[in-house]
Order: sequence, then structure tokens, then C-alpha cells
Amino acid sequence: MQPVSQTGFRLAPGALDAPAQAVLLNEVLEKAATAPFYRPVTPGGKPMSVEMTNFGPLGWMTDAGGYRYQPTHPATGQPWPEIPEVLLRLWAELADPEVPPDACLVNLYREGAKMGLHQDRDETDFSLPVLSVSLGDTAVFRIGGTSRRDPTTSVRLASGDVCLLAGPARLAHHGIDRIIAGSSRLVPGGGRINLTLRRAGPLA
Ligand code: MD3
Ligand code: FE
Repeated sequence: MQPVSQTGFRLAPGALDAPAQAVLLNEVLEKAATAPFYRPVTPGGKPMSVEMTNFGPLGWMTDAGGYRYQPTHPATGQPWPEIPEVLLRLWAELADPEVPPDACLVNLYREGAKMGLHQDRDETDFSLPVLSVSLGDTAVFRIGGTSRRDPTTSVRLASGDVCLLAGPARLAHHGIDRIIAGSSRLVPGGGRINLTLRRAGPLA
């Protein structure tokens, strides 16, 4: 495997300063009041430790029916809230100025939550990057290569960090080993919120 610095993985540490983090978090929590976080269940029937909701035209979900994108919240049946404007601006600057994202997955990690090593392959087209924004407690993130057997490296994602996964890194295996509880005081009740912007549907 190539070093992570050559695979299309770009980390912008502290891209959002403390006030910008607080403003974004407020907007996320406000939108989550109408599209509440819920605990998804894997196709195999196991509840995930991460809680989720989505913003935008399409939201990623999993249940007994499988992994997919859908336009409505599984519990409320309502369309997902709009993607926060500040995230659309970040996407235009860092990911693609022409094609907007159509999906923003919001992951909530309370103490002890993690996400196993996986690839993101439920999108129609993998040519656009994925952009991720971290808020709250620091995460120990693991990223490897396109083969599950490729070696992995560990990277800490702290509050305000933005990372871009482009090119070969777009299909890299990755996961969250653990959250460092108490490393930030941003999220009420403690924990970490990750926002991931993607183009899930066709490009045109
Ligand atoms: C590397 N989320 O939602 S964000 C996911 O912190 C997911 O909640 C993690 O993996 C989280 O699917 C990691 C950073 C990230 C996002 C997408 C990627 C890394 C990625 C797609 C390809 C490769
Ligand atoms: Fe992922």
C-alpha cells in the first residue's frame, strides 16, 4: 500500500475554528430535532453502536432490507432536512465546484461507539470525493487500502478537522476504532458527531 499521504487522503486539521464548530453543531442539533438520531440495524440484524440521521435529498441507511440510500427518514417517513449551507460551501471549495453533494450522513458516537473497517460503495459513482467534518470528541480513525488485507494506519480526527477522500482513497477501507471520551466539551452529553458529504446518486 502507498503511504496515506499519496492516496488521495487529505486532512485539514482545525479547518473549522471553535466558533464555526459551535454554529454548525447548533444547526445539526436543530435539524436533528425533526429528523431524530436512531440506531440502525445491519442487514444481519445487529444494532450498530453508532446512531445516525441524514440531511439532503438522499440518506444512507441500513436495516433488514440491506444498505441503501433513500429520500426519507425511516422512522418519521419525512424527507431529510436540508444540508447546512456551510457544508455545501466547504464541498464546493474542497471537493467539487460543479456537482453538489446529494447526501450528508450524520453519525453520532456516544462513549464506546465504534465503526468496523468497511468501504463506502453504496453510491452510483465513485469519481467524486467524500468530505468529512468531525465535531466533538477525538476519534481514532483507521484507513487502509482498497484491499481488505492492505496495511492500515491510524489517524486522529479532532473537532473541527475536515478530511477529503479522493481518487484511490475513495474506495479505501476505513473505520473508527474508538472515541476518546472527554477530549472535547462541544457535544452536549459527550461524544462525537461526524458529517459525511457524498454524491450518492448519478452525476447528471
Ligand atoms: C475513507 N464514517 O460514514 S469519516 C461512514 O467518522 C464513515 O463517522 C466515519 O466511515 C466517521 O461511512 C469516517 C471519514 C471517511 C468518510 C468516508 C470515507 C473516510 C473515508 C470514504 C472512503 C474512504
Ligand atoms: Fe465509511
